[in-house]
Amino acid sequence: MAYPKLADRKRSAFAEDVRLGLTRTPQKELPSKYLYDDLGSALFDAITVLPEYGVTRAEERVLTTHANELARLVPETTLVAELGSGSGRKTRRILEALSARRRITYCPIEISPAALAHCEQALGDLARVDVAGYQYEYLDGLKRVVEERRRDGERLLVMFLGSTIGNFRRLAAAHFLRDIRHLMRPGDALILGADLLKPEPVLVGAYDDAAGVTAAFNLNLLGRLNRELGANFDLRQFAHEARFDPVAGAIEMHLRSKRDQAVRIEAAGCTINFAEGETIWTEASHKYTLEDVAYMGDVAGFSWTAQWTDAEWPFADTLFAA
Ligand code: AVI
Repeated sequence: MAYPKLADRKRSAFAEDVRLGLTRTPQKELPSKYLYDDLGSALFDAITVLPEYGVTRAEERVLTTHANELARLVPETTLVAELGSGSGRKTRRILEALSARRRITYCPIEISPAALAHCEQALGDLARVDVAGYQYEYLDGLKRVVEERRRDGERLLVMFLGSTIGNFRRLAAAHFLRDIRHLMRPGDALILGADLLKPEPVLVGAYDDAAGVTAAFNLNLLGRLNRELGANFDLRQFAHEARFDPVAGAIEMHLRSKRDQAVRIEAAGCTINFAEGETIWTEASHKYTLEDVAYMGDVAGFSWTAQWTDAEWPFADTLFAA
């Protein structure tokens, strides 16, 4: 039998993750990376401009204000890899500052083809910046960038912005940063965006906005299961929920079943029973103190270089040296 095509293998890995997650007890869960199909990525873009969600605007202010200082602290950088292609706006300021004196190559790494194309288009006009997108998961993409692009002695800046690190559980975040560190060399740098702890009502509002965009983003995950795995979720029978877990220091998104129901997921070969009120946990967004961020970098093998914060919406971008 011929080896299955990549698209088929991806679909079966997706189906297997879904089967494992939805048969987990006592808490059903789905990996948050599956929130980002093309529609999910577009809904996330909409989230970034919601009045309740201050994360993206805070980071834009931080990076816009400090782009030149950042560029002065990484003077030799000519290769930039961004994990997640990000919004063109905040990345643009950094690329402009870095390319003021020399030509640079910018490699956005992104799993969603639409988000990657959007980023390539948004930043493709910068005069001394060559853009080369990588449609991969983060670590696979970074590995490729390093293997294919890095010339001898070239300095690499890795950007991991938007507090996407917060979507990893704390231990997994430390391991992930350590894996990034292993792909880097001394003299390279990492800029890490992290959303800081703030009062619970502010956090809950940011993840349960009045216009219902975050609810649509969360429910779209079930829509994706219907479209791609032949599931028969009735999206109207599930409700979006955001709750803060003070022990984990994380805001969690769940989908709550409005009634007892059974859902068939054809490609996963299973039927899942939901009791009324039962939830599927779909995402955790960890929130940090400044010390947490420094500690995370430290245990991953980085040295803290500089940190900038936003006064309006507590958020930090931290520059680490490899
Ligand atoms: C991508 N990530 C950092 C967002 C966050 O804040 O955790 C995803 C998100 N989920 C709901 N709103 C935004």
